[in-house]
Amino acid sequence: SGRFTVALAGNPNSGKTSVFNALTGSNQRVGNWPGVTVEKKEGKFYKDGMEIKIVDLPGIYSLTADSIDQKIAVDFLIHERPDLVICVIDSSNFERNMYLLTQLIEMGQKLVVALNMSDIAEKDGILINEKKLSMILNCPVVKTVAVKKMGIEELKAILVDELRNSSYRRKSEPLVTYPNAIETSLTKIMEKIKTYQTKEINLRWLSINLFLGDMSLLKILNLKDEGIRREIEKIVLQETIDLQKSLGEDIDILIANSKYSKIREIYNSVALRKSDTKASVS
Ligand code: GDP
Ligand code: K
Ligand code: MG
Repeated sequence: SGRFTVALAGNPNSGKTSVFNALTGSNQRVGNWPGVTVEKKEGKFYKDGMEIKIVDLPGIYSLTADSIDQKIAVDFLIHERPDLVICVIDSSNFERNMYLLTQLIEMGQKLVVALNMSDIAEKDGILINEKKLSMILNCPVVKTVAVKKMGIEELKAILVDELRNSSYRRKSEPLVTYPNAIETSLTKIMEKIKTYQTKEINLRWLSINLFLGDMSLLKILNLKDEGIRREIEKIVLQETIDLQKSLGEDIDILIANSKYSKIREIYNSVALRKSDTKASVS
């Protein structure tokens, strides 16, 4: 028993609101996110003595804080610390939708993946092996067709199980790794900031985002004085310049490329295209 908060994350048009409606029915209310006119939907459902509150985050493609919607989502995940995040994926647009998921994994969020729009994916001839995907991502994966309420009861049961006692143990090795020079710089920054850690925040994720230019994230740390903040900023900037010089490419592009190549690798190992089988038979 108990009360839990679950955030719904996903790209725009992945079917997030449809999943939200299917989970919460008429048990929902609409307000605004603090300080902005962006709509905030909350709802809940009860199962097995548990009250599970669902918060519909704004639809976003990425967790870097360069739009209001993205900042709302990141702030909520950092400061409200939901017990779990459902990442809604449009299965017919798997690779693009996976980008946000790799960031949520990097952030260390406890996750359940809803492979939504699985009807459209199958019509397009794409079959995703959700068991294999679950093993690779180390979290539960469930196929849904939110508009038809398919997979929703299974999703609820998985949420209850995960909130009670997750059977998935956090992996120590990251899903996505970056070119060696970047990894070395990340380690350096993580060493530098780890003594200032307060919240249960993933230092690797934080360091990656410092390299992506979001210095505002430093306020999550308990930095003793302004001097330390300036020192860390200086190190990050110097490392960034050195990396870009030695690797000959912008660091945000290199980081995105590593994520996309991992996503492609995952997609190729979990997706079966019906045209592939036809081609191999004929
Ligand atoms: P959001 O932008 O992520 O909140 O997405 P919505 O829930 O508003 O859904 C976007 C569109 O896709 C709407 O027209 C939904 O009716 C439709 N939709 C949502 N889920 C599914 C699904 O699983 N299958 C199909 N075929 N359509 C869906
Ligand atoms: K929409
Ligand atoms: Mg929506």
